[in-house]
Amino acid sequence: MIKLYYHPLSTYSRRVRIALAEKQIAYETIVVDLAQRKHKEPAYLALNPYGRVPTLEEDGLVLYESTAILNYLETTRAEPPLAPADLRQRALVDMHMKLCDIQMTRHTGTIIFPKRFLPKERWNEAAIAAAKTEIEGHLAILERQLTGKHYLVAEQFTLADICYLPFLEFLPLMEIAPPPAIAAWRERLLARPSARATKPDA
Ligand SMILES: N[C@@H](CCC(=O)N[C@@H](CS)C(=O)NCC(=O)O)C(=O)O
Repeated sequence: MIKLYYHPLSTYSRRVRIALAEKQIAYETIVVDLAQRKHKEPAYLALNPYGRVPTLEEDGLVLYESTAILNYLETTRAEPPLAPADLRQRALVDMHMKLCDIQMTRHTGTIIFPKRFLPKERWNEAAIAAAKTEIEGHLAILERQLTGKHYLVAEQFTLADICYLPFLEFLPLMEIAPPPAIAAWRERLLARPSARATKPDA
Protein backbone atom coordinates (compact mmCIF):
# COMPACT_ATOMS: atom_id res chain seq x y z
CA MET A 1 0.00 0.00 0.00
CA ILE A 2 1.12 3.58 -0.68
CA LYS A 3 2.60 5.43 2.30
CA LEU A 4 2.40 9.22 2.24
CA TYR A 5 4.66 11.26 4.49
CA TYR A 6 3.02 14.63 4.78
CA HIS A 7 1.79 17.42 7.02
CA PRO A 8 -1.89 18.45 7.16
CA LEU A 9 -1.03 22.14 6.63
CA SER A 10 1.34 21.48 3.72
CA THR A 11 0.19 22.91 0.39
CA TYR A 12 2.40 20.63 -1.72
CA SER A 13 1.23 17.58 0.22
CA ARG A 14 -2.36 18.64 -0.41
CA ARG A 15 -1.82 18.29 -4.16
CA VAL A 16 -1.02 14.62 -3.67
CA ARG A 17 -3.86 14.03 -1.20
CA ILE A 18 -6.29 15.57 -3.70
CA ALA A 19 -5.10 13.28 -6.50
CA LEU A 20 -5.31 10.24 -4.21
CA ALA A 21 -8.86 11.23 -3.22
CA GLU A 22 -9.91 11.88 -6.82
CA LYS A 23 -8.65 8.45 -7.82
CA GLN A 24 -10.05 6.85 -4.66
CA ILE A 25 -6.70 5.27 -3.82
CA ALA A 26 -6.33 3.87 -0.31
CA TYR A 27 -3.11 4.93 1.40
CA GLU A 28 -1.40 5.07 4.74
CA THR A 29 -0.41 8.45 6.17
CA ILE A 30 2.60 9.35 8.26
CA VAL A 31 2.52 12.88 9.63
CA VAL A 32 5.94 14.53 9.63
CA ASP A 33 5.89 17.12 12.39
CA LEU A 34 7.35 20.17 10.66
CA ALA A 35 6.97 22.36 13.78
CA GLN A 36 9.18 19.89 15.66
CA ARG A 37 11.57 19.86 12.65
CA LYS A 38 11.17 16.11 12.24
CA HIS A 39 11.71 16.65 8.51
CA LYS A 40 15.33 17.59 9.21
CA GLU A 41 16.08 14.58 11.41
CA PRO A 42 18.25 11.74 10.07
CA ALA A 43 15.39 9.22 9.95
CA TYR A 44 13.38 11.36 7.54
CA LEU A 45 16.42 12.67 5.63
CA ALA A 46 17.34 9.07 4.89
CA LEU A 47 14.05 8.89 3.00
CA ASN A 48 14.02 12.37 1.50
CA PRO A 49 17.45 14.05 1.64
CA TYR A 50 15.88 17.44 0.88
CA GLY A 51 13.88 17.29 4.11
CA ARG A 52 10.57 18.33 2.62
CA VAL A 53 7.08 16.89 2.41
CA PRO A 54 5.40 15.18 0.63
CA THR A 55 7.25 11.91 0.14
CA LEU A 56 5.52 8.84 -1.26
CA GLU A 57 6.72 5.30 -0.70
CA GLU A 58 5.44 2.22 -2.51
CA ASP A 59 7.02 -1.21 -2.87
CA GLY A 60 10.56 0.12 -2.37
CA LEU A 61 10.04 3.20 -4.55
CA VAL A 62 10.65 6.45 -2.69
CA LEU A 63 9.42 9.51 -4.56
CA TYR A 64 9.52 13.17 -3.62
CA GLU A 65 8.50 16.34 -5.44
CA SER A 66 4.74 16.66 -5.61
CA THR A 67 4.58 16.99 -9.41
CA ALA A 68 6.62 13.81 -9.88
CA ILE A 69 4.30 12.05 -7.45
CA LEU A 70 1.23 13.32 -9.32
CA ASN A 71 2.64 12.03 -12.60
CA TYR A 72 3.46 8.67 -10.99
CA LEU A 73 -0.10 8.31 -9.72
CA GLU A 74 -1.48 9.19 -13.14
CA THR A 75 0.81 6.73 -14.91
CA THR A 76 0.14 3.87 -12.52
CA ARG A 77 -3.55 4.48 -11.84
CA ALA A 78 -5.13 5.87 -14.97
CA GLU A 79 -8.74 5.91 -13.72
CA PRO A 80 -10.38 8.31 -13.40
CA PRO A 81 -8.05 10.23 -15.68
CA LEU A 82 -6.50 13.43 -14.38
CA ALA A 83 -4.77 14.10 -17.68
CA PRO A 84 -6.05 14.10 -21.27
CA ALA A 85 -5.22 11.10 -23.47
CA ASP A 86 -4.30 13.41 -26.34
CA LEU A 87 -0.51 13.89 -26.21
CA ARG A 88 -0.60 17.55 -27.21
CA GLN A 89 -3.13 18.32 -24.50
CA ARG A 90 -1.06 16.28 -22.06
CA ALA A 91 1.96 18.44 -22.94
CA LEU A 92 -0.08 21.51 -22.02
CA VAL A 93 -0.85 19.95 -18.63
CA ASP A 94 2.88 19.48 -18.06
CA MET A 95 3.53 23.07 -19.11
CA HIS A 96 0.99 24.44 -16.65
CA MET A 97 2.29 22.22 -13.83
CA LYS A 98 5.77 23.60 -14.39
CA LEU A 99 4.60 27.20 -14.66
CA CYS A 100 2.59 26.85 -11.47
CA ASP A 101 5.79 26.07 -9.56
CA ILE A 102 7.90 28.70 -11.28
CA GLN A 103 5.45 31.60 -11.41
CA MET A 104 3.06 30.99 -8.53
CA THR A 105 4.04 28.71 -5.66
CA ARG A 106 7.51 30.13 -5.09
CA HIS A 107 6.04 33.60 -4.55
CA THR A 108 3.05 32.27 -2.66
CA GLY A 109 5.42 30.73 -0.10
CA THR A 110 7.04 34.12 0.49
CA ILE A 111 3.66 35.45 1.61
CA ILE A 112 1.77 32.59 3.19
CA PHE A 113 4.56 31.02 5.22
CA PRO A 114 5.09 34.12 7.40
CA LYS A 115 1.39 34.96 7.46
CA ARG A 116 0.41 31.48 8.58
CA PHE A 117 3.25 30.61 10.89
CA LEU A 118 5.22 33.68 12.03
CA PRO A 119 4.36 36.67 14.24
CA LYS A 120 3.81 39.92 12.29
CA GLU A 121 7.04 41.48 13.52
CA ARG A 122 8.96 38.78 11.62
CA TRP A 123 7.21 39.38 8.28
CA ASN A 124 9.38 40.80 5.50
CA GLU A 125 6.88 43.29 4.14
CA ALA A 126 9.05 44.30 1.14
CA ALA A 127 9.44 40.66 0.07
CA ILE A 128 5.71 40.09 0.57
CA ALA A 129 4.83 43.09 -1.60
CA ALA A 130 7.24 42.00 -4.36
CA ALA A 131 5.83 38.45 -4.30
CA LYS A 132 2.28 39.79 -4.50
CA THR A 133 3.18 41.79 -7.63
CA GLU A 134 4.67 38.66 -9.23
CA ILE A 135 1.56 36.60 -8.46
CA GLU A 136 -0.79 39.27 -9.75
CA GLY A 137 1.19 39.43 -13.01
CA HIS A 138 0.95 35.66 -13.38
CA LEU A 139 -2.76 35.62 -12.60
CA ALA A 140 -3.33 38.24 -15.31
CA ILE A 141 -1.85 35.82 -17.84
CA LEU A 142 -3.92 32.92 -16.50
CA GLU A 143 -7.02 35.09 -16.58
CA ARG A 144 -6.68 35.51 -20.35
CA GLN A 145 -6.12 31.76 -20.78
CA LEU A 146 -9.07 30.80 -18.55
CA THR A 147 -11.63 33.23 -19.91
CA GLY A 148 -14.53 31.21 -21.34
CA LYS A 149 -13.10 27.95 -19.95
CA HIS A 150 -13.80 25.83 -16.89
CA TYR A 151 -10.33 24.30 -16.47
CA LEU A 152 -6.81 25.03 -17.67
CA VAL A 153 -6.60 22.27 -20.29
CA ALA A 154 -9.10 20.41 -22.48
CA GLU A 155 -12.14 21.43 -20.43
CA GLN A 156 -11.20 18.64 -18.05
CA PHE A 157 -10.10 18.75 -14.39
CA THR A 158 -6.44 17.75 -14.59
CA LEU A 159 -3.19 17.59 -12.66
CA ALA A 160 -2.59 21.19 -13.78
CA ASP A 161 -5.65 22.38 -11.84
CA ILE A 162 -4.61 20.25 -8.87
CA CYS A 163 -1.21 21.94 -8.77
CA TYR A 164 -2.85 25.35 -8.41
CA LEU A 165 -5.68 24.39 -6.08
CA PRO A 166 -3.94 24.49 -2.65
CA PHE A 167 -2.33 27.83 -3.51
CA LEU A 168 -5.55 29.41 -4.80
CA GLU A 169 -7.01 28.65 -1.36
CA PHE A 170 -4.79 31.38 0.06
CA LEU A 171 -5.66 34.27 -2.29
CA PRO A 172 -7.66 35.98 0.52
CA LEU A 173 -4.76 35.57 2.97
CA MET A 174 -2.47 37.07 0.34
CA GLU A 175 -4.96 39.93 -0.09
CA ILE A 176 -5.16 39.21 -3.80
CA ALA A 177 -8.55 39.85 -5.42
CA PRO A 178 -8.76 37.42 -8.34
CA PRO A 179 -10.02 38.62 -11.73
CA PRO A 180 -13.37 37.06 -12.76
CA ALA A 181 -12.31 33.92 -14.66
CA ILE A 182 -9.77 33.05 -11.95
CA ALA A 183 -12.36 33.68 -9.23
CA ALA A 184 -14.85 31.31 -10.91
CA TRP A 185 -12.15 28.68 -11.52
CA ARG A 186 -11.03 28.95 -7.89
CA GLU A 187 -14.59 28.46 -6.62
CA ARG A 188 -15.07 25.48 -8.96
CA LEU A 189 -11.87 23.81 -7.76
CA LEU A 190 -12.37 24.48 -4.05
CA ALA A 191 -15.91 23.05 -4.22
CA ARG A 192 -14.68 19.59 -5.23
CA PRO A 193 -15.11 16.93 -2.52
CA SER A 194 -11.37 16.16 -2.72
CA ALA A 195 -10.60 19.82 -2.00
CA ARG A 196 -13.07 20.06 0.86
CA ALA A 197 -11.76 16.85 2.42
CA THR A 198 -8.18 18.18 2.42
CA LYS A 199 -8.80 21.82 3.38
CA PRO A 200 -6.23 22.88 5.97
CA ASP A 201 -7.36 24.24 9.34
CA ALA A 202 -4.96 27.19 9.08
N1 LIG B 1 9.01 21.26 -4.68
C1 LIG B 1 8.54 20.52 -3.55
C2 LIG B 1 8.21 21.50 -2.42
C3 LIG B 1 7.85 20.81 -1.13
C4 LIG B 1 7.86 21.78 0.04
O1 LIG B 1 8.48 22.85 -0.01
N2 LIG B 1 7.18 21.37 1.11
C5 LIG B 1 7.18 22.18 2.30
C6 LIG B 1 5.86 22.03 3.06
S1 LIG B 1 4.49 22.67 2.09
C7 LIG B 1 8.28 21.71 3.22
O2 LIG B 1 8.48 20.53 3.38
N3 LIG B 1 8.99 22.66 3.81
C8 LIG B 1 10.02 22.37 4.75
C9 LIG B 1 11.37 22.87 4.33
O3 LIG B 1 11.53 23.27 3.16
O4 LIG B 1 12.25 22.87 5.16
C10 LIG B 1 7.31 19.69 -3.95
O5 LIG B 1 6.69 20.03 -4.96
O6 LIG B 1 7.01 18.67 -3.30
